[in-house]
Amino acid sequence: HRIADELRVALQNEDFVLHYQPQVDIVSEKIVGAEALVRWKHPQKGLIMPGNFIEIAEETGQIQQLGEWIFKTACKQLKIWLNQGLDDFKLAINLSAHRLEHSDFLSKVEKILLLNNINPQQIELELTESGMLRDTEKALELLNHLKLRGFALAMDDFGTGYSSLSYLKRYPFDQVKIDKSFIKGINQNNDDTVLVKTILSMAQHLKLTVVAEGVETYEQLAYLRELGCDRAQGFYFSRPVPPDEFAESLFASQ
Ligand code: G
Ligand code: G
Ligand code: NA
Ligand code: MN
Repeated sequence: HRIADELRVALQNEDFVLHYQPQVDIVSEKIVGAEALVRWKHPQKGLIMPGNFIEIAEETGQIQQLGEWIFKTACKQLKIWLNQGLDDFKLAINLSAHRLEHSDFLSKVEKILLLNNINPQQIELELTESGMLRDTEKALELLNHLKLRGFALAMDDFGTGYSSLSYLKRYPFDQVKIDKSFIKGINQNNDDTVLVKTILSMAQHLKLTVVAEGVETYEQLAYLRELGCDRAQGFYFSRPVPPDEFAESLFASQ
């Protein structure tokens, strides 16, 4: 596979970068967190988005090394911002379920936490249901462990999978992220509105916080606030941006 060969070189050279997109408290409109999103800095093709290489990295097993780089880089960055006086901030890191199957996973995570002196309570791990189907018992055990260790767990792209509800019941999530496809038509499309209202009411009963993803307009934000959604993430506030650019808006918002 040509991309897999190029990825191998990229992993050696660390040709990746994390961009950060703010998560905003809907009532105070303050930045309370960010999601780290990986990009590949390709020497010829420029920035390549994760949709074009994460799946391949999962198929080839390269996701183990890439995921470790992502976790390490996110922790280093988080430490810098914490040292600059930030508090009450959570960094969300996407975790491919493939990584849970690797026997070294937990020891690698612990090593990186220790090296950067990071408390897991400042980190939220985002998981999608895709890929979690192979060994659910082992996944459950690991997620329970991560939760006890202090990590917050978020279910990503909520509503797009086949079994979102049974995943919520089975795994110890703290937060759901409503997929952007449902936010798109909110307040215009009756089906989207009903679905979002239902997700919010269910999350309230289960004591989960809710992040709306893909918030692009003031109208969407205002409506989500009216419905009692906790947080919002989307282009209305900011696209995912490089760390320095993110830090400017972050510290301006404190
Ligand atoms: O960043 P974009 O803006 O293009 O992200 C597209 C998809 O890639 C998202 O659905 C996200 O789940 C996935 N993705 C982005 N960054 C990471 C990452 O660091 N690890 C994993 N496993 N997936 C990621
Ligand atoms: O992990 P996940 O698939 O949820 O990653 C978020 C993806 O959504 C990234 O590709 C990011 O660039 C994209 N995104 C973030 N905010 C918005 C938005 O407001 N509108 C749209 N269309 N995409 C967004
Ligand atoms: Na995500
Ligand atoms: Mn998502």
